[in-house]
Amino acid sequence: MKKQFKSVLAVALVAALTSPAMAADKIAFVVKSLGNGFFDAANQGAQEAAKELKNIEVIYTGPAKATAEGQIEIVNALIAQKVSAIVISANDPDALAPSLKRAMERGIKVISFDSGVRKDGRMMQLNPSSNPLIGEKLVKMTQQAIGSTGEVAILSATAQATNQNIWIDEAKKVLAQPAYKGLKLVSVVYGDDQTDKSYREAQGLFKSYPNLKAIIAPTTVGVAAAAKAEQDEKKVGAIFVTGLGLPSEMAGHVKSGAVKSFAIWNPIDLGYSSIYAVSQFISGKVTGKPGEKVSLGRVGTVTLDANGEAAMSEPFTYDATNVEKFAKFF
Ligand code: RAM
Repeated sequence: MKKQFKSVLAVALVAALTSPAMAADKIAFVVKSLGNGFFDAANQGAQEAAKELKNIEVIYTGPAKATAEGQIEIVNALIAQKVSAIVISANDPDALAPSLKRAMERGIKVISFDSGVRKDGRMMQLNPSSNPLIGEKLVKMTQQAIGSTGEVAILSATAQATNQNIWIDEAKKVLAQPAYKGLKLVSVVYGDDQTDKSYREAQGLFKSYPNLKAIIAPTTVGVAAAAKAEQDEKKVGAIFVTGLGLPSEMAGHVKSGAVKSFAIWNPIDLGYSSIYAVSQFISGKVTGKPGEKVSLGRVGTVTLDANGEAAMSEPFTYDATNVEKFAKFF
């Protein structure tokens, strides 16, 4: 009898030791919309961070279209699921705030990355790069492509996108400088980060502005669609497209001459860093106070500013000399 009891105890002990010590923390990685190569690459980095940090499960989710309403529905469902954290690239800085506040009241850690939520709706915003630098880069690439004079249009993502609106404002500030006075911004249109709508908006710009020299698209979806429209409409040489794009989606357009250069940061690193950052909110190491240092694992460390924001590295420029090499990665 005694022996039997002992062996039962031993079996129980082995079972306790071999079962996972803790349930994994569920982190929802909520993107603007699914089917966007930029976010797929970011998710690759997010999954890598989860593996490295251990005991974390990253749930990749987002609406079919880049709308705040779609994201609010998802956030409400995540609150009910009692996830540990939400990492979001927001389709609107304000509309998401009430649901995200509710999530935080229930103990869910919330940070935004890429496209931010206003300050009271998140604990931190991770910017991929400095916003003024991105604005400047967009204008400089345009000038390099077309020279110092000509009509320019912007083809953006959605009209409410936090990140694109900030970058457009920064680009406008640069365009207002004397060095760029010959570049005339004639229109800002929105392709909603949908390929077909962006394509149609680019065609509309060609029609409405026969003297158009350049389209600046600060969205990976928009820039690829505009370059394709430019090629299809036989505008190569007359109009140039530039903006923020993925080398894997842009290599062909650089080759065709539709695009001379474009820029982007590493989306894999951005996704990785976002998960790394939020893991420190989960563990309590970081609370979101200005001046706090947040480790981004292999990417480095950032410091939160007065707005609870931090920025990663400078955007990198791609052209015919290097685009093929990076097309394998993202
Ligand atoms: C699109 C999205 C994303 C943005 C990139 C550059 O994929 O709008 O938010 O950061 O472009």
